[in-house]
Amino acid sequence: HDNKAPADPAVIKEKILQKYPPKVARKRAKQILINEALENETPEITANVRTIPGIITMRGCTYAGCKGVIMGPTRDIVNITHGPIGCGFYSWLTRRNQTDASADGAENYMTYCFSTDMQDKDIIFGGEKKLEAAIQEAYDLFHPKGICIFATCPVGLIGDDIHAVAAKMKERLGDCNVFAFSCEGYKGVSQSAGHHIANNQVFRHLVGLNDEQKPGEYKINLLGEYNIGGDGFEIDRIFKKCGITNIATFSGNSSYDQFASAHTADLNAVMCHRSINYVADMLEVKYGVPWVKVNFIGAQSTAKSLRKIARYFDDPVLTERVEAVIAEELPPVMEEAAKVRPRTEGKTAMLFVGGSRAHHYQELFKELGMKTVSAGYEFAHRDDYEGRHVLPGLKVDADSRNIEEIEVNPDETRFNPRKSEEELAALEESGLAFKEYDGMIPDMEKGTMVIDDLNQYEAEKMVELLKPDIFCAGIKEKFSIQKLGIPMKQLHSYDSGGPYAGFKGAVNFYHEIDRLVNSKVWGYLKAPWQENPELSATYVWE
Ligand code: CFM
Ligand code: HCA
Repeated sequence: HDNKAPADPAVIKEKILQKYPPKVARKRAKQILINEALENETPEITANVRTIPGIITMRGCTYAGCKGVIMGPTRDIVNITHGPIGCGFYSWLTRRNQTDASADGAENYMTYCFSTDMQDKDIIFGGEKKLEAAIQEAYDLFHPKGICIFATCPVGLIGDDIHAVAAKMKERLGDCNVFAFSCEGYKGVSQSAGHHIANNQVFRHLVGLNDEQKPGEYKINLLGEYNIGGDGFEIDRIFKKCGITNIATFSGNSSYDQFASAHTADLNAVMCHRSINYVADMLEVKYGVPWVKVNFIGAQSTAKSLRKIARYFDDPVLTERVEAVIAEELPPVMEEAAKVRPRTEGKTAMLFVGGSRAHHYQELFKELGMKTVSAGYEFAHRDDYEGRHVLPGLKVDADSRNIEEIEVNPDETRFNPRKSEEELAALEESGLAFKEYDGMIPDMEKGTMVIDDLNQYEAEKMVELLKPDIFCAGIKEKFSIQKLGIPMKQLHSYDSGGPYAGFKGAVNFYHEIDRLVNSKVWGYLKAPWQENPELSATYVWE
């Protein structure tokens, strides 16, 4: 794609919208943003709204966000899906979330898929008895510390009271914490509602149950990291080397006890804000543990995030250790990037993923000299697109854990990350600079396109019009994009690769992208409909 004409984003937007009936076009127009130069303002995008019926969205459901995403990676809680078998099966390790139970000798139930396997008769006569029996059976077999119940769509429709069943079984079993999540798939417009439900229930029923002080210094929780392809292992390796103690990860490679002890940490480092910001806020307000935003995707971002954590603790011993680790680990990674760069420099990428990766992974592409020409989230909210700086109205004293009310200027918008130098200096002065927070829109170049809740038709149209050198999204997009002759990398499951986080992960990613964007094979590919046009689908709007 060396001779492509510079595409005008306004023309691209118009071409995409042309296909839609006027009402649909009006709605979609608000979710397709051309990143413009507005000195101190971030342009507005509509996000977290219902997908227009008829559109083939990339999104998943609320159950997926709750059971699959937040609670799925915990090894020693038995997660029972109350519903038809498909829901349990398709949320069972497809995300490639890894765990290591060897360290603490804990149980690992992740290799099991627990479901009540509801049948027609359960839908008609109710499934509570079957759920009760499933909980009893799981308890008798495994004696776990906790059992979690997840509702699927039919459960909400027929009205099974999963919370009553959970409470009854918790009482009966005595030494097992049983609690339930009303995370029916249809509950929200996407996975996002499921994150919120999971955050609330895990905080209500589990966080804070173990007050015992864990050994170690510089205690943090890593929030919003799910150990996909072993990312969390690499981040933990770096923490360990720096002398930072990770009390709990929410929820990659996590255990029941990690959740129960999370309130004993001194700081929360939030990686995926979208999925776990609710727990971060609740830990701050209830236990006085403040949070900072971090990103361990990209070697430079990793160094920056480590420095941010060190800056919070403000201890010369930690700062020195962190600097020593960065000095040892960063240069060889940058050398590797420099070797790959001549082959990747100037190439373009498109990233459409969940609620944080479409932003975070731009850092890795930057390190390869590649430009992200278009990106978007499936289900993120405006704060993820625009960036958030300061937790409004609260200042936390790290020693006493007192929460102090501070005055907030109501004119200062909470969602304006395009701060001037003076504003940033003022933030530094106020002691709140550690709350600095990035967003996709301000981090992307002018003239790039930010598209929320991209769909099948728009994905194909964007590839046709922008001809990126690589397209990153999920399994539903993978094969249609490859058939267009464009290399496709899954940024959810990493296909079969990873880790991509931290220093070692960055090197893995550089090599993978080098391999993909420089392979000639994609150019030779012809989709069946290119040879036989009668096979091509047409989109018809009635
Ligand atoms: Fe957070 Fe995630 Fe993501 Fe997410 Fe997801 Fe995921 Fe994702 Mo798939 S928690 S928002 S709900 S970083 S499962 S590990 S890859 S869509 S960008
Ligand atoms: C989910 C999980 C998912 C799906 C990824 C994909 C994941 O949202 O239910 O569509 O490829 O990361 O596994 O986001």
